[in-house]
Amino acid sequence: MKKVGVIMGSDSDLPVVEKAIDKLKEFGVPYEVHVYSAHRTPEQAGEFSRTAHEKGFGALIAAAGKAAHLAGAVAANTVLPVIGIPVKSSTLDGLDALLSTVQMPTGIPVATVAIDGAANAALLAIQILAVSDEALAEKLRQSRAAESRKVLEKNAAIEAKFNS
Ligand code: RP5
Repeated sequence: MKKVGVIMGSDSDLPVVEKAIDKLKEFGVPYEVHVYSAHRTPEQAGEFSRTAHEKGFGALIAAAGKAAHLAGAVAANTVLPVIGIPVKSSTLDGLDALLSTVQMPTGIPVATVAIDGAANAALLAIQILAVSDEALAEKLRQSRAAESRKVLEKNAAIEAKFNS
């Protein structure tokens, strides 16, 4: 199976990024985790991105806060699909990172999830791998069915409490 590369701009992003790692673990998808900054370690971020395809990655997740250029910088150096997680920092509530990540110019797309939306980033990466992996696609279907059952159970409890 292809690997998912998870990159964060700083180790201070880890509390958010851990939700993506947990989801990859849950689905048994192989992954690597790195701290590479578009601004503080541009050489290492570029080198990782340029070599990721040949190293067996199938999708990359890049999380960063503030002037969040990491996902775009990674995407500039690879044709692998890149998923950006805008991380909420101490100021502007993550809107700065959201706009920096999502507003990519034509030609270099970044699939941007919600602010701090790490679990969805992992699920999207898994869906990308599942295009050519039927067992993984089936795991996704089972997971969604389980989520549906949970909501229906909650609905039943609410209905029993409020509806006569
Ligand atoms: C970004 O700046 C990082 O992704 C992080 O979200 C933010 C703050 O980094 P630290 O100053 O905590 O290392 O590049």
